[in-house]
Amino acid sequence: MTDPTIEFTRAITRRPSASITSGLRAMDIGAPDLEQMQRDHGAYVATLRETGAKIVELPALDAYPDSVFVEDTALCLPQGAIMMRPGAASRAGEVAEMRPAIEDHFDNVLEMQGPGFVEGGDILVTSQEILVGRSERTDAQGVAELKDLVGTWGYTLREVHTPKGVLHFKTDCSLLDGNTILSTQRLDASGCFEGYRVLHTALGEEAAANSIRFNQFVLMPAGFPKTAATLRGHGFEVREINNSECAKLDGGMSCLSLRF
Ligand code: CIR
Repeated sequence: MTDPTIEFTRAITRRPSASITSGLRAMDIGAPDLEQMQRDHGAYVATLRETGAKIVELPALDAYPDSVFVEDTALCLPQGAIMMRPGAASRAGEVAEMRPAIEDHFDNVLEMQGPGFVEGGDILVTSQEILVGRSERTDAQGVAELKDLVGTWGYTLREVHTPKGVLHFKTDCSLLDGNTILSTQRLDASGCFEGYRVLHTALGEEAAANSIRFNQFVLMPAGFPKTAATLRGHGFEVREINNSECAKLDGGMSCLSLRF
């Protein structure tokens, strides 16, 4: 039996645009280097493809500096897709840009109407439920609307909280298998993963938490050896991808694809 939370046949990505240097960031630690980001993005796409999945690469969108972070525009589930309402005003237009690619793959496409907001980075789909973290980008009204939408497909949605100062819920966690979560200690301490098996990122390696399980691989940002060793010790096949440029814009492995 397939597990739709970790087994995927397709993913949608978008190439980074030259305007990426104007991407949103919580703290300015320097502009990302476009050429390095293109190389990293290429390695990311190649790794997804190596699993046998079909990977769509959408063209760069200069009008939207953050549009490489496609995850925030939609929630993809086996029953259909839901177009999000990003809480960052500069990113709102990315949703309409993504919709045709979603319609190519899904017969059933819903769209959040508002007034609330949800960004895909705040959504973690496990084999039991959908966790949505309220954050600076995802508000209570958005969570309530999304709960109704996924409820019609039989999902239980649980509202949780993204730690203060952390961009998205999945900045601090990722799903390793249907019931196993990689989390920072600070997020796990909130108690939101009770009942799950939780592996912690090593102290000082919190940025490793934004990883993804995609078929046989766990794609992890490079440079977090202790956490990589923990995952390998638990039998996961880890692929490390350089993430130095996306990290300057608070992005990691999950943001770069929509997986289904
Ligand atoms: C932003 O602030 O919206 C982008 N610079 C980063 C988005 C990262 N997305 C994600 O983690 N899902």
